[in-house]
Amino acid sequence: MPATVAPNAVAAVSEARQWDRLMALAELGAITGADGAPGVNRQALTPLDAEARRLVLGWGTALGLTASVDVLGNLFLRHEGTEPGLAPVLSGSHMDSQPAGGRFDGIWGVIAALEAVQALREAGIATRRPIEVVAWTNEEGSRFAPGCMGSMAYAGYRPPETWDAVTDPEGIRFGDALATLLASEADLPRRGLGVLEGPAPHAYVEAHIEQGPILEEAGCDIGIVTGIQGSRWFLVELTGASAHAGTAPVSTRRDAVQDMVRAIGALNVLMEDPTDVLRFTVASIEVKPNSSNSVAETVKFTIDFRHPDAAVLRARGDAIEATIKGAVRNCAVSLTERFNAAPAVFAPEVTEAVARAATAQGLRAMHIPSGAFHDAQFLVPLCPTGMIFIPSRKGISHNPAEYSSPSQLAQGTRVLAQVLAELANS
Ligand code: HGY
Ligand code: MN
Ligand code: MN
Repeated sequence: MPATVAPNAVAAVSEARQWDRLMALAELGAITGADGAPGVNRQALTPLDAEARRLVLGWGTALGLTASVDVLGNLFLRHEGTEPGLAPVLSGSHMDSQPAGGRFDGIWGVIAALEAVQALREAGIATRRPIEVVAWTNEEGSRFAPGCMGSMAYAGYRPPETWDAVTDPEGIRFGDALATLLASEADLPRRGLGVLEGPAPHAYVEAHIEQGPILEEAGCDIGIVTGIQGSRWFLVELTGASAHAGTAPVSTRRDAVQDMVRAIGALNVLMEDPTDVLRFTVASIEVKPNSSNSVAETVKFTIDFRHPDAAVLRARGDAIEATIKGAVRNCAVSLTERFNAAPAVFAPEVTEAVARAATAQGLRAMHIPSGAFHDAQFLVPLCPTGMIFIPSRKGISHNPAEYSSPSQLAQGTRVLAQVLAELANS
């Protein structure tokens, strides 16, 4: 069935051009996974991130798009509309990766938006509204916690200076890394920060790999994303006392590792969910002095807790501190909440446009919630927002083995092109 909107733009989406751009970007921070899989380590605000941004800027400005950057480093490439004063349609995602990341998480959404806009222009499709391709700063939150700093600041969810003092494992401040990046892009026009200093977008659409197994198991090409579950991140710091592993009697020890084990054991009980909907993860642990024959003085560990039900997020999340304090024996406990993203529901204006485009293009589609968080979560209060998923092979992500095929990626971008054409003329 022919696409009902912008058939020429849909046809102008180039599978090869998109794949080549993704593979060129995958060279920046290329790593090899345990099984030889090609992955990426291109973390936020690193020189590699800056280099990737330059590559995307080159492709966008060569197209005639106007580049700009805001105080959080969010990068925009604007396709002008026939009515420039109208609120733009935004589409994009993030360019930063996990330390052992894949070649498609985030970056495909930025390249898909660029490809969709390029296809619209090559097809000669004028849009009433401007369309802005956006790359949000630090969505992953692995180098600098939490994630989604760029989209949270853009949406006015937190003030832009909130995270300046956050440090990475090397002790580099977020504010300093951001200043370095912005200095390297001094040639780019500056723009106000989101809705604090400008109009809300007309709509926001983010293309993203599913990062789970559902679409592949269902034999679907497209995920019509219904919303995103809520997430809460905490940092737990236990402070005991270092002591000699050979001489200090266990009865006198204030062993931060032993108390961490007790705390995580108690948290596992708190977070038990026989329906396997709740997500509880401890995956980053720092021990000091981190010496095999000195009892641990301090431990820092992270909590990543997620659930689609706000009541569960609140009840169990608010019980974390008491659960830890009830479990530890000898250490002082400090708990800091670093991220709190409420469950988000996407707008029918966008989800229905995605469904129409998938149907018009003869693609198998299904409605699906997102287990991963995304920048789209913070655009929901500002404007009609939605996402388009494509399958991830075996549901693998945050792993170099993450993979979606050139044709799957192109199918997603063709749906995006049709949705953007529709929204930008609404
Ligand atoms: O952690 C997440 O959900 C996202 O992939 N950063
Ligand atoms: Mn992502
Ligand atoms: Mn991710």
